[in-house]
Amino acid sequence: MYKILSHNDLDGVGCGILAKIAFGNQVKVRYNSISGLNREVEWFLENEEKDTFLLITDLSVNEENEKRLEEFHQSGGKVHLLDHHKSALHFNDYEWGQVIVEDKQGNLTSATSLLYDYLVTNQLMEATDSISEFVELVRQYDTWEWEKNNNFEAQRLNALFFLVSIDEFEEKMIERLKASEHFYFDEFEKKLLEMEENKIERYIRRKGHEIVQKKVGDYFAGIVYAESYHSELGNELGKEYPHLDYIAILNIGGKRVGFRTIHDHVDVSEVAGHFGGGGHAKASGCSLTEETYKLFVEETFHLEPLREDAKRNRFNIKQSTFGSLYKNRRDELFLLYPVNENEWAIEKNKVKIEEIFSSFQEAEIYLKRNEMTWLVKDDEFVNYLMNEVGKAKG
Ligand SMILES: [Mn+2]
Repeated sequence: MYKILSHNDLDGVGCGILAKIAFGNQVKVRYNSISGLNREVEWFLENEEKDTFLLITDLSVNEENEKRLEEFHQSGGKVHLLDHHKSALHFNDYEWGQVIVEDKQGNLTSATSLLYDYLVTNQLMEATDSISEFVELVRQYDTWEWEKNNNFEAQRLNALFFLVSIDEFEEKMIERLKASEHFYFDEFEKKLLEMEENKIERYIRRKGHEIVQKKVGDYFAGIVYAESYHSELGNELGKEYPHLDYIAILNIGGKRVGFRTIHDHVDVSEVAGHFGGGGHAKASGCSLTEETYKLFVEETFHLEPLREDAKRNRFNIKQSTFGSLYKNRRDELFLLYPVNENEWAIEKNKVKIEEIFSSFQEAEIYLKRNEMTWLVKDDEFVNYLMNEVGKAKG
């Protein structure tokens, strides 16, 4: 008998799927949160039959269970821990620990890819194209490589994982990986994913009309309220408003603040750290405390939301030699135009401002940060030009 204790995310469940393909009804699988694992390990050590082989994947145990598992191993128990997190590397000191962050080809690993290697190397399962394709999608998703590679199949696999129950996901994937030559999404799943993607798109568009901006410390933050789709929101709003250093996403009910950035010059783990939170350079979070509430909610409540640049223009386009026309909520008009190759200037209500900018981007950032402007639609631009021509004639 085998027992596998794994994480309850896509990578963890990928391990359960492989184990069930390899061992059939000879394996019991349980998925856990990071904090739930230790209880399950204790239960295993106290209650499970002694010759059951314990596999732990995508998670690692606390110090106490580390000692107990070593005793279990010393007394002849069968246990193997497979993980790919840097924080677990010390388990390599044990005969039963195998933690690999990067494979021999220099690719980041995932628990599913490690277990697949393990099972195939130990001749517990046979490698097939469809399983290899599935494992690679899970790996790319778990390591964020899919973003770099624009591998949307990997993202869709994770979206599907959240749309159905774990049981249903497992059952469908096992059946598919066993029966088909290549991995695929069926027609029903494609429809489901398409509906989900459209829903997220509409949600993000709505949030794009609610976002406000505020200078917080040295950075310009975009602030928006949202309970779900934080990664997608952070990414899309970051691209829509690149003059913002990061996007702060407030979940009032959950009393959390998420930080996302698309920029390399900003480390949002530092931003979150400043408020007692933490995370990664591009995605982090902290609690909604008195301090963060005041800063991000109270002090921004009265602010008007940003407006998006006009998208379908043919004439009023960015970096045009004729100039690009912007407007703010006070109906003031700003023409941003090149003076020569290295200089860009701005006219505010037809009067040139003092500042000179070395690039279009620099000038636009100035406009958006200080005047909260947006690129106006073609018809407004044409009116503006006609006006100028009329005046010149008169
Ligand atoms: Mn993982």
